[in-house]
Amino acid sequence: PSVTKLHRTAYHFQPRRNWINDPNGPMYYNGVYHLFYQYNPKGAVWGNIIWGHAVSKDLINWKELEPALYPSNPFDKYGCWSGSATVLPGKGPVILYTGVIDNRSSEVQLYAVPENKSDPFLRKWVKPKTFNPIIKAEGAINASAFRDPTTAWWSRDGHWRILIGGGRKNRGMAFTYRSKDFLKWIRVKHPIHSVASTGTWECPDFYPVSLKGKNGLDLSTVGKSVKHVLKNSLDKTRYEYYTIGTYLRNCDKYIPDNTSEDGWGGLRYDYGNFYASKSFFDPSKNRRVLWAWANESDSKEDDVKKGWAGIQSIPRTVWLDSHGRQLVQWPVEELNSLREKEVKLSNRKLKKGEYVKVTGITAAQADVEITFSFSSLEKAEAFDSRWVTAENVCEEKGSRNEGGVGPFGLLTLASEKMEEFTPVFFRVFKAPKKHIILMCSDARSSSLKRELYKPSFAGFVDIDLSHNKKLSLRSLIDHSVVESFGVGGKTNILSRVYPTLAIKKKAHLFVFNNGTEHITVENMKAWSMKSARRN
Ligand code: DQQ
Repeated sequence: PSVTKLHRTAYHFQPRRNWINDPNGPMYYNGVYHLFYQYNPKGAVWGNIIWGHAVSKDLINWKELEPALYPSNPFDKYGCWSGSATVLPGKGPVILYTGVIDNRSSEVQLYAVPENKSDPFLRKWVKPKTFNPIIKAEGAINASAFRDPTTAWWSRDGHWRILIGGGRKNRGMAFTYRSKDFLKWIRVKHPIHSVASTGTWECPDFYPVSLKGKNGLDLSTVGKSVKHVLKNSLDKTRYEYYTIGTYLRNCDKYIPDNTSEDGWGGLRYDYGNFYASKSFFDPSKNRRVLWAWANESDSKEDDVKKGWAGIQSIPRTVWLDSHGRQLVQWPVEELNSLREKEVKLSNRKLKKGEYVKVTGITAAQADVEITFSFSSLEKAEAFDSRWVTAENVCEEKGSRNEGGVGPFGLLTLASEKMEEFTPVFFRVFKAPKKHIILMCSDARSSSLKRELYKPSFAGFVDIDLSHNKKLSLRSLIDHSVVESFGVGGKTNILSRVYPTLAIKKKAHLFVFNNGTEHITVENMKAWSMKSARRN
C-alpha cells in the first residue's frame, strides 16, 4: 500500500485528506448528527483553519460536506477557530465560534446560523452582520488567550450562559458570559473558575452529570441529583483535565469537589493522545457523547507525505461513576454495528511468559473485549514511592519485565516475529495501605521506525480488587490507533502508532502474561471490524 493509505483509519473519523484538529459544534438536530472540525483545506499541517463538516445518522458512518465556516469577514480573516453549537428551542441551531482578526492571534467570538433550516444537512451557514462579533476582548482580558465558546445553557434568571477559555499570565481560567437574546452578551466580572500556573485554558467544557445512572443530561438541567463537570485543555502540555464539583448558579461560581486534584495531576478523560475534546447531549438516546482530536505521533514531513493528519476519537458515552469521584466512558453502542467475524476464548489459564495468539480476525482492524481474573494479590510487587506519574512506572516496568501480578493484557499490532507490538496491559502493585493498579499502552515497541513519538502512556485505575479480582479491557485497533478502555471505561488510553511490519494482514493479536501469578482469561470476544462508510 502507498504511504498515503498505510496508516489511514477504517472506522475512526478522518476526512479524505489534509489536516484536522479539534471537534467543533457536535450536535443532534432533526435526526442528524453533525460533526464540525478544525480543518486546513490546503494541506496536512496546521494552518488556514476553517470548519469542516460531516453528517451521520449513527455517529459511525459519515458523509463529508462542504466546509461550514471559512474566513469571510474582517473578524475571522485569520481563521475560524473552535466553538460549539446550541439548539435554541423553537429557533434551531446557532454556532458560536472564535474568529482570529490579525496575525497576532487576537480573538473575538462570532455567531453563525443555518442559511436554510429546512436543509436536512444544514450545509450553508451565514454570519449575520448585526451584532457580529458578539463578544470582543475588553478590559483586562488577554485577546490572544480568549477562545473556544461552549454550548449555552439556560438559567431560570432568563439568561443564556456560555464559557470562554482564557488565561492571565500563567493562571488558566474560564469566563462566563450571559445573554437574554443570544446577541448581546455581558461578561460576569469574575471567572467561573481559575487555577494558578495551568497556563491558557482551551476548549472548556461544562455540563451536568446525573448522580443516578448513566443517562446524560441537557445542559440546562438543575436539581439535587446533579453534579457538574468542568474540563479544560491545557495548552502548556497538550493534556486535558477535569474535575467534578458543584455549580453555584446564584454567584456564577464552580467549586470542584476535593476528591481529586484540581490541576496538574488531576483526572483525565484519557491518558493518551486525546485533546480539545467536546461533549454534547444527544436527546434521541438520552446520553452525553464525547469527542476528541487525536493528533499524529509521526513527523510533519511524514504528514506531508501522507497528505493527511489528525483523526477523531471514537465518540464515547460519558457518565458519572456510581461513587461520584470520576467519570466513566464507553464507545457509543452504534460502533458494534461494524462488528463482523467473532472469535472467542474462555477460561484459558496464562502461566508466566505465555502468549496466546488470537487467530481468525483482522487484527489490524478489530474490537477486543477481555476479562482477566486471578486468585491472589500476594505476589503484587511493591510500589516505589519515588514514582510520581503512571507514565514513570510504565516506562520503568514495561510489558516485558517479569512482575508479580501482571504485566498481563493484549499485544496489539504485533509483527510475526515480535519486532513490533503495542502492548496494552495491567500491573498490580502493593502500597502501604492499598493496591495500586496501573494500566499502560506502551508505544516504545510499536514501530521499527525511529522518527516517531513513542510514549509509554499510562494511568492508574481507581478500583478495589480485594473482593473481586478481575480486570477488564477493551481495545479498538484501527491501523494507526489503539484506543483502550480499562475496567469498563474508568481509565482510558488512546495511542497513535505506525508499525512498518505489523500492517494489514501482517498484524497479529496476542493475549499475554509476564507475571508469576497465574492469570485466567475468563472471557474474550474479538471481532473483525468493517470499515465505516465515508460518503
Ligand atoms: N485549536 C483551535 C483553538 C483551540 C485549539 C485552533 C485547541 O481554537 O484553542 O485550531 O487545540
